[in-house]
Amino acid sequence: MFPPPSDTFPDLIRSKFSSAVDAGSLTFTPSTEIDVPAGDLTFRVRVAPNLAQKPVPTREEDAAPKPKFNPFLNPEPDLFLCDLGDRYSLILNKFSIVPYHFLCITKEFEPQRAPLSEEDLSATWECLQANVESGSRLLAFYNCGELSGASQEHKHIQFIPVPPDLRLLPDVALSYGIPVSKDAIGQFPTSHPGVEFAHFVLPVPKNPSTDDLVMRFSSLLARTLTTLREHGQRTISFNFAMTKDWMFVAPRGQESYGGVSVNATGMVGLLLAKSEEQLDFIKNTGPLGVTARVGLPRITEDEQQHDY
Ligand code: B4P
Repeated sequence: MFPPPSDTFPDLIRSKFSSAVDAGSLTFTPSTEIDVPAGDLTFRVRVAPNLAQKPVPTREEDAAPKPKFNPFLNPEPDLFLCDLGDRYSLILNKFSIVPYHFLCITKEFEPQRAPLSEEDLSATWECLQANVESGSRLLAFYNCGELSGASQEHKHIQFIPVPPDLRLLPDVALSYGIPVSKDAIGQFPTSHPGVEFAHFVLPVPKNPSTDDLVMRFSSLLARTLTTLREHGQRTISFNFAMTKDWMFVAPRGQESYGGVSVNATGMVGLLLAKSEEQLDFIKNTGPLGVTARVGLPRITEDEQQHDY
């Protein structure tokens, strides 16, 4: 395991956040929140119309021949927080809509389309220990592949504080219990029975070893790859999310639906609307209608998990 971000990390992130905003290096976009119920789930939708002003990165296939700028190769000093071991740096998100949103980036270029490695998982776990904002818990997320909602191709795992009372989809899925007929408790994923899109959740034990993290991620990834293959997906795209309590993975079939772009936060219950029209679309379609269209339908093997 890596050394956890030090005790001074919460102070560091707060002071860096304020100074980066003051210096104009960090764009903080105010947003409003609205809760939209969906069965026994509640999706918290952030409405941030001013995000439309954010510069949109060009993709490889765009006509302009100039190489795409990689903001993570030499991160801006105003956004830099600290190093994590030899391999990672922690930096502030330049375009945040929640304060103290930070990223764990690899120092050298590694592709975002690659799954998380043993070291990535270990670094993620250490970052999750940081008490960034008292009274909140950290959510880690990783958007992997071109249909996952990722906009940057350099490997980065993101962290946002979320209110502790907000029950995200994996919290509710786990409240249905783990399949008791399966003896490999801890490695056999469960999912929310009322959610149409394929997703896999495993609890994380207290003080997990790196092997505990790797085994769980491997189990979730194996099911994700099976689902992608069963649906004939040609590219591997999935969302990963994690707290100190659970890991979640959902395979992706589409980047957006009805103009609403969805990343890992959306798949666990935190959707983002960049206009009032998008908010109306989410309300009218229902959050589970939107996520079902950007995810993939569950396959039989997945359904069998609830045979208990
Ligand atoms: P990606 O994995 O590539 O994509 P993303 O989180 O969906 O962000 P995207 O850039 O597509 O933003 P969007 O308008 O949808 O992550 C890239 C990350 O790097 C982003 O966090 C990006 O802001 C950041 N970044 C880009 N250039 C940078 C630079 N020069 N230095 C440092 N960081 C840089 O969404 C806008 C923002 O809201 C994103 O940060 C997104 O993660 C966040 N967000 C989306 N849904 C949210 C929700 N429900 N609650 C809270 N935040 C949410």
